[in-house]
Amino acid sequence: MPQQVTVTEHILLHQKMVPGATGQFTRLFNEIVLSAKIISRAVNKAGLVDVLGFTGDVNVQGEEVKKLDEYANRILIHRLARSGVLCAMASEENADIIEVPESLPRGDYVIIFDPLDGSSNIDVNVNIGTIFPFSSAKAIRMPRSCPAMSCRRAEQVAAGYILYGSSTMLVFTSGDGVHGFTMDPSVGEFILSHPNIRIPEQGKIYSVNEGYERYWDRATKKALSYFKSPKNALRKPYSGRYIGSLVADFHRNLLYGGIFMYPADLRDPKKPTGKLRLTCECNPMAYIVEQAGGMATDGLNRILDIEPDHLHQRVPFFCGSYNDVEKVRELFAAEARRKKNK
Ligand code: FBP
Repeated sequence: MPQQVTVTEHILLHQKMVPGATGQFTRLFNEIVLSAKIISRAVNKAGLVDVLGFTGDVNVQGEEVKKLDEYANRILIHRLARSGVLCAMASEENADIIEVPESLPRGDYVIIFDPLDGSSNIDVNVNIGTIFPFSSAKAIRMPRSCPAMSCRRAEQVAAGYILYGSSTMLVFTSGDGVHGFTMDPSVGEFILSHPNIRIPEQGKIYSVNEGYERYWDRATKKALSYFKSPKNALRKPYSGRYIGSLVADFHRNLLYGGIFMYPADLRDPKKPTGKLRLTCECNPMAYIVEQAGGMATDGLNRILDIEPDHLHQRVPFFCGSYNDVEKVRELFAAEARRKKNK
């Protein structure tokens, strides 16, 4: 039987390669892994215990809070605060920075997380996930409105997601490639199953909620027709796949090749720049896809070069295989030129 490498072994090996490593990275990662196991257990038996449905509360995004989302948020805040290596944290579910209690030891790291992504799929047993980037506070530039948080490229030390699906997987990068670990429930350990994941340069799948097409801008509509046209680089229409959980759609495209799109749309004047959050959804996925050889853009800018204005900022998001995202960038640039020359 091939040598089974656990995620902790992998992290310790990584730590050996980082000069001056303090062990803080490993301790923080161990708390993420423990949180994933606890949340995975609740997700797996969601239909049997009282974690389905709504809590009755509304979160900072104006969305009704799902019980399992609230549970995952509580587990992560509790475990991460006890890592002893954080100076602050933030969650998609909380309006402001979550301070580490004075009574607990602190460290140099900051982390942002989306406790349970794909909330519309929680109650119907469809894949959901947890997303996290973290960074060393030492290198953090202060965004105007939120003094302690910015997880841009320059600062992300690591980014990853946990996918709660037919199996529970942990996929992450710490700047040396993207690696996937599958939870072996019989030993309760994440085992290395997908080392050095590379996303195919040319995709064959597009993932977008076409139900909103009428609200899209011209460049986005052109992008969709390109992926559906037999005259594209693939010489046949891409296959359409959309689960409605960013983590699940992203993971499939990472392995098979394709593009995930959540464009800006005109449905809700309060959300002119799309739905997905820059700091806890787009930035970490952009770091992972770039480390796997892909690309991520808002149409005009590289996601990882966008300076966060505030913690819950939303951006249009196009992410996946290099050739596919490059095509989207070309179409947006052409549209910008057309508008300019009008
Ligand atoms: P949550 O983090 O609140 O679940 O929102 C994000 C999300 O569920 C993504 O996972 C998914 O890609 C998108 O929203 C689905 O949105 P829509 O239902 O508008 O297609």
